[in-house]
Amino acid sequence: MSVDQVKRLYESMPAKLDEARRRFGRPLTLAEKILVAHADDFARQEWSRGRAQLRLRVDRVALQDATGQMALLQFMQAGKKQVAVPSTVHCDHLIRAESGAAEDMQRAIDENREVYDFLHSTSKKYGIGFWKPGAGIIHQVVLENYAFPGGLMIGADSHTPNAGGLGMAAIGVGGADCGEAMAGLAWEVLDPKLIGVHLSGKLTGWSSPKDVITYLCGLLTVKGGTNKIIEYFGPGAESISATGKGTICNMGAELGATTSLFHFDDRMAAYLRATDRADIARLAEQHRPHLVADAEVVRDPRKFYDEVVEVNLSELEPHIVGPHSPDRARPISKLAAEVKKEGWPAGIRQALIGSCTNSSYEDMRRAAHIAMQALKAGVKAKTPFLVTPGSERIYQTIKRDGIMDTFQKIGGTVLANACGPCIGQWKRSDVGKEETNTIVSSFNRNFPGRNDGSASTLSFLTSPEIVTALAFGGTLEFDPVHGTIPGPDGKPFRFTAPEGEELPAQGFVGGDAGFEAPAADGDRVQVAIAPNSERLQLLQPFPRWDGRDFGELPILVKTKGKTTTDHISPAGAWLRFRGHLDRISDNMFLGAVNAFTGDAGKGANPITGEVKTFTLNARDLKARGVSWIVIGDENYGEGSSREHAAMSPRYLGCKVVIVKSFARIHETNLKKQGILPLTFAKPSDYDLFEQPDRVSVRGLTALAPGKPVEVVINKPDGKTVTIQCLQTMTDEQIGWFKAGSALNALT
Ligand code: MIC
Ligand code: SF4
Repeated sequence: MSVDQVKRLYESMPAKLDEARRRFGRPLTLAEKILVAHADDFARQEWSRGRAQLRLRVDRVALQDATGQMALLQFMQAGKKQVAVPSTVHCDHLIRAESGAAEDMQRAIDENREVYDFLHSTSKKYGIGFWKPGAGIIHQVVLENYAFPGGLMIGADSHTPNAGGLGMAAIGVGGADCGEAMAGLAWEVLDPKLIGVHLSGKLTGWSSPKDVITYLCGLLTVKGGTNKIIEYFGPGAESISATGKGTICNMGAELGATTSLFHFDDRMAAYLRATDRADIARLAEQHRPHLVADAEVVRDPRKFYDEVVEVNLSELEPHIVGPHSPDRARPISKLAAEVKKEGWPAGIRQALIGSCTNSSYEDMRRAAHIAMQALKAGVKAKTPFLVTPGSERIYQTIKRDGIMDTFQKIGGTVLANACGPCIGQWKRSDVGKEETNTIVSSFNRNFPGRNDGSASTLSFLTSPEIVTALAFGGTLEFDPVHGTIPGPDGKPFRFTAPEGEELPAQGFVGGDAGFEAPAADGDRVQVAIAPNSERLQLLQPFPRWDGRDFGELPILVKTKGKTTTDHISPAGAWLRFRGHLDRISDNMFLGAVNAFTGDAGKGANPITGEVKTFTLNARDLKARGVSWIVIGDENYGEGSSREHAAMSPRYLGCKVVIVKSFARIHETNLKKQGILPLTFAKPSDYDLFEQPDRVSVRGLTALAPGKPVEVVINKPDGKTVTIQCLQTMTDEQIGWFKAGSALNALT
């Protein structure tokens, strides 16, 4: 972000904020200040939390190499010469973790050459900053280089809110949203409700920022933050470093929150200075009142937030969440009993630290402090230990400061600065495919089949320092805070609480390794897509709506329970095809649990009755010219921002998805791709749908904002049941539906 842009934004804030205070008749929270300051046209918009659709101008767009391919393919369809807002591409998701950083990087460069060439050439051509493979994970690189207090950005990745650690409203969205913002359109989002989290006390001892968010995951659940911004404030916030704040905001994605953010404070200024942005720190200090909530809000939060949660950091115990869902939380002291009761394997097979969530200097220092205690006492690690640094800058800094050396001494393997094991790009050979086994990590996600692609792996998430201690205990029954493990002399060994400074005393090692600026004259750059590529495919527009109601659609799949985007469009090996819609559609619903049979990934073909994968059934229906429908459960589409989870169904003939409730990003992705997202007015209507039914949707010509839609379930015996379904489309979104997609509506 250029300093001038930040300055211009800050200088424009007082007048805009005054206007908003006058119009709303009250003081403002920080989230509101940022939204108002970025309004496309404040005066002409409706502002109503939970109801209005806001049109905003973002300061920045960030893309990663997996979702970014589709985002760029869509941007290219808009026919622009240059991006309209500062944007960057980060090559992080496609690097497989197998044998350590150097070999893994080389393999990734060879395997993904075509995709990297495409991302590189589009970046060069359209004015986008390009961060090469190995430079780091998108959110860490954004925090180190681009995030700033009071800014607004979007990113084609659900953990974009990481930048909330520097007081930025950073929101994860689908690639189409990014493509449009880059093409110069205003970006739209539902005016979010606000949760205020008041932090009192002080983080001490074993408790860390990760525990704030894992505790909140347990309290608010994976849908508790949907269409809400979580704003943290209070005296406790000052006891948390900027990167620690980033951890909390990052993992707020696991609550389904639109974003999370902290008020500007001195810890943020210190981080900005340490990462070579003293000029921005100074500006933020000068404009501090605009970068925090108004004083009345902090004094009496219940009047201004829709919900307020109190967390006393001094009483917060270290937490651990899992398996299979980030909201399955408990204090570490309660884990052993639960492990016994549930019969989970207590032995830990792998311990992993790092990722975009937890790879700050402070995290690494504290983890190394635990490792050093064990080294000194001669205690050996019982579990293989893997480290994923978040960026080259972190890697070089911790290498210089001897932290890497400590990790290597305990037998740790350092992986590339990339997503690797976090996104299912982890090739393990220590367990059989179906073997139930336990791993612990400091990552943010733990859906089934996530890390190593196996649903039999039980993944638990906790702070890096607890993960490190658990690597020495080797079992989930060890509570590092209160318990002991046998020392080499047979005497019990007890860890003392981790310590570690938040910023390197000698400063960070230089910051822009792996960055390449765009070409001065983009016109001359050719975008590289090989004809016949199996990795990249130019997009064909989806067909327009034919103006008729949907009659008697078969149910391709009725999902039961958790249906995350990992269930709808798995990652891991499938990442290979993220730029090729036809190829990636072979993974559609592979993880989804069939409500009629309990099987994952397959079901009866609604016409022939043959049991096959959902993709094969969908391809068969498509060949017959038959469209279909999906029925789903709660929080449908939770997790990733990947729009493939909407594009594949659309491509293979899905017209409507009816569920009990949606996760925000996925609901928007469905709208963008021209699928009608409906929710049951009465959630128990979910139970009415049976395999042989045919489903009609009526009144589509009269589709209007807020107007329910009638759905008729046609039973095989000729009986019909009519139910009401709700939809949340604005006039503009109805336009997308009619045009066949948002992109069609644009061009
Ligand atoms: C994730 O953590 O699930 C991912 C992988 O980063 C995704 C993006 C993707 O699927 O490429 C996300 O969070 O949006
Ligand atoms: Fe990468 Fe994992 Fe972070 Fe997603 S959550 S950006 S996969 S490190």
